[in-house]
Amino acid sequence: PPAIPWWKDAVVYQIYPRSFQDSNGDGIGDLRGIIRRLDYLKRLGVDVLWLSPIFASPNDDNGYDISDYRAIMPEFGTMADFEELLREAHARGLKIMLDLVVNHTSDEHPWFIESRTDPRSARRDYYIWKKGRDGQPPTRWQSFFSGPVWEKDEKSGEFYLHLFSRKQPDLNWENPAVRREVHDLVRFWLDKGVDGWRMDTINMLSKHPDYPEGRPIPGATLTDGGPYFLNGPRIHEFIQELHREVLAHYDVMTVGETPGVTPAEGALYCGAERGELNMIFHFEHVFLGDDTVEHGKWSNPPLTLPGIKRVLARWQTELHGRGWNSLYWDNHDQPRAVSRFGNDREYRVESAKMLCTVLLFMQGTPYIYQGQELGMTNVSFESIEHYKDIETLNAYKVLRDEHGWDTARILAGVYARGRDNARTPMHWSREKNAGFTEGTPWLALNPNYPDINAEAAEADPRSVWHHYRDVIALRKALPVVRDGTFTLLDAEHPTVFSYIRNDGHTRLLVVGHFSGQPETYRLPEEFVGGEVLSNNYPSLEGTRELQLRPYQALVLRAR
Ligand code: ISL
Ligand code: CA
Repeated sequence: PPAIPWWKDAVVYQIYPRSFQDSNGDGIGDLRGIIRRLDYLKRLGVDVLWLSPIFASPNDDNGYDISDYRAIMPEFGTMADFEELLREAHARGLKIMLDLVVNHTSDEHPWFIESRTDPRSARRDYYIWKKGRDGQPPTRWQSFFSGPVWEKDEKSGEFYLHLFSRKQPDLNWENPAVRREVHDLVRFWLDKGVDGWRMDTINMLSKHPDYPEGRPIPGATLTDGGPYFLNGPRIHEFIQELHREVLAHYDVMTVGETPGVTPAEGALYCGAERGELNMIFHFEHVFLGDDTVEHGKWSNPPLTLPGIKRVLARWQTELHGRGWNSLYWDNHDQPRAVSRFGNDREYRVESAKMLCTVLLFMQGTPYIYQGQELGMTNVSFESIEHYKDIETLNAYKVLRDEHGWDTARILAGVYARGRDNARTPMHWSREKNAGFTEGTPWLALNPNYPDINAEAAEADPRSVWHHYRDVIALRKALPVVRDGTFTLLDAEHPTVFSYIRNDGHTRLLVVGHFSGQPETYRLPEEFVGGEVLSNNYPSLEGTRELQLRPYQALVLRAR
């Protein structure tokens, strides 16, 4: 039989370096801080560490705006620190994956400085410059971070494209010189021994050459250019070229961040025979309903469990045998899953464990975001002054000044969906600043750290942390989790998420209860009397008719 690629058995842990561990008291997490915590990660049982960007950056978007792809951000340390981190990780059998941000650079990258200051330079065409129409921008597309995607440069009178902030100009992938630059920098890090890449907004590289006007957005004067920059005409050519020229020559893991893909499109990026990526992140479960309301996520439309199940089940079945799934609830752009999909008050521990079980028994490579293994929760800072995220701060101004939202209404959206929920510093202990820093943290901590922290969690066998560790170990011991088919049960049940995994030898039933009320659940016949492999409560009530407790989660093996 063909060898199974290592990344199909891996569990990935995402580190947001700025918020993970500070080692020198400047209030900012750094590479030496990560080195200090490698043993903790090893104990948890993860295999791969994905580091959000660690490269030189003016930090308009916390490192997602890169000014030098070959230099370490000085706040995070030096190249020697990085090499030591790589060595120390490898010595423990941990792999390191970096974040490739090449849809755009920083406006302080030397390429852009040259492109902007000298319209006749060879670098002009590294970016996307357009003349506009009668002094107006070429389109009314809206940026991800509010406002237009076009910025006028007074010197030449032309506009440059930035899908994100104006300090993140988009690279022109039509230019073969740009693609060669990217190939070279990817090779540079792979030659150092890096084990893989997470590729930021990788499905946005190819723009429609005509730049047509976008779709109207309800309640807005700007338009949605998504149809003309998501999954554009040359996207697969560009990714296949990157694979052929560089990736294919290394034993590495790749995951593309691809907002706005369906499973059918997803299979084109990660299909086993496509020569592109190993897997992708889709966003269908975390953006569910956002396009049905004005101002999208800030209005935080209600979620239903059948909606979430439908999306996840579709990805499970459509990629089975064709591509490979990435499994996640949390990342640095999302609110904390226990707050959004669980209950972060009286059932915080139970629901965080339940979300772990339901996610980690699906087919695919799981991604755990720092603090998720502790059941860290969203934060509600009392005023906007405490927030640092550019997306949040820009949206705040627009909602207030252009749409007349009052502060309370905006803050409600930020509390529910703002990205800083995930970015508050990691909780290591009950000491000052949770052991994150001896200085002043760059972003305030969540005040609940005396109760929720790694030290307490490791010491308590009933903690969320121990559940993650047990479930990680269990999934590795059961090939059916990697290989089996996925069948959703009771698609319309409003509070129970249950599914069967089957590889022809072993059948597993996974049950997650998304509610604080008790619930009767009828076991499928073949699981009556089956072995209980995982349970987030000390016992199970009932044999045929189970009495599920609030947020109970179970894994049973068929007789
Ligand atoms: O976070 C989002 C909405 O809240 C997404 O729209 C997000 O902007 C999109 O998924 C792209 O994210 C990635 O690229 C951005 C960066 O700000 C994000 O942190 C990164 O994950 C620009 O590089
Ligand atoms: Ca530091």
